[in-house]
Amino acid sequence: MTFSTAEHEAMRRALTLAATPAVPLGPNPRVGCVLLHDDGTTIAEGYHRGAGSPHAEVDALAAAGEWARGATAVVTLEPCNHTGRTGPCSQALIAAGVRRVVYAQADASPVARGGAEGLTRAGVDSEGGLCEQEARAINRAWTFAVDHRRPFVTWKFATTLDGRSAAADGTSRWVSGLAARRDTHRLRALCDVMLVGTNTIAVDDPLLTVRDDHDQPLPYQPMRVVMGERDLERARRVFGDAAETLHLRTRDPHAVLADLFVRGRQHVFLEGGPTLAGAFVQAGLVDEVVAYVAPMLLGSGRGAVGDLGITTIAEALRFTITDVALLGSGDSDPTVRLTMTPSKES
Ligand code: AOF
Ligand code: ZN
Repeated sequence: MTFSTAEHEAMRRALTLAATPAVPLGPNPRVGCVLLHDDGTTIAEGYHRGAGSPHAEVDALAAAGEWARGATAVVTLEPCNHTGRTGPCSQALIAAGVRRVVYAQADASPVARGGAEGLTRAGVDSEGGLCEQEARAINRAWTFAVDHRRPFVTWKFATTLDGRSAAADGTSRWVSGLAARRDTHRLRALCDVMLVGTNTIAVDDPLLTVRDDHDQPLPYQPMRVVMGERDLERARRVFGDAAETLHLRTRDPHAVLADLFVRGRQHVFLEGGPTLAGAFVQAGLVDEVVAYVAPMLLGSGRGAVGDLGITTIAEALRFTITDVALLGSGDSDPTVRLTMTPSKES
């Protein structure tokens, strides 16, 4: 791979542009594009703002007008080759007279892939792989969903030092402190689905919205999804109009993820109780764990996860810690947040 210094710099800028929108972009990836003159100076920039709006390449081409002729397009994702909500970017680049295309991440999506091949056939030089890891990280959930044909699952729970999520009498409010609860809302806002089981709705009646530090709902709300076969009263708060809600009448995690994938959802925030969490863990469908650990002991009460059928230590499911943070150290109820991914061997 041979990339010039100007192309490297332009890719860094394109990655920054891609990351600009503050909220998830629906089913679409974050993409940035920079158009360069031969001498390495920038002609125009563009980025994608969400499903139905122009792709990054077309956004940059529109800003460049006639200046795009002979340019090098530096894009964080391989240009698409399909007519979806908008037209194929590979064709738009060819039509604009772009001479070379440098991209970071190849597009593995079955409908959109093949753009680089189309460019080559039309005599446009194209090369991929520049800053590929960074580009994949920006669209972590989108990339995962395209590669695995299902959404990425983050399982979040709050627990005491002895792994209890509720006391013996069932009370569970609040195991973790205020800072941890605010942190949970921040993480919810990064997902496009919040998932719980029917039992959580029946017992806790949560609102399941994303709220700011003053408890006001944010403009962007992930979809609220309840899974399970039992009927629920329509008066439950989750069925109010604060956000979209879907009740999937199944207990099968695979079926739920398949359904959500078809609906264009890429990142599930699993907030269920021990039964639901156990079902996802046992199905191997937890991709990330966020555990809020509060410095308190209960000694009894239900655990964060139900029975996993493990009877001996050698069978323990193991996780790799990717981040540790102390939240709310200044207030009265500090909490440790552990972020983990399943260890390969487990
Ligand atoms: C984007 N933005 O800047 C690029 C994308 O159905 P559509 O027309 O919205 O196309 C979505 C697909 O197009 C997307 O999943 C990805 O494979 C490809 N490229 N998409 O939303 C962009 N370049
Ligand atoms: Zn496109």
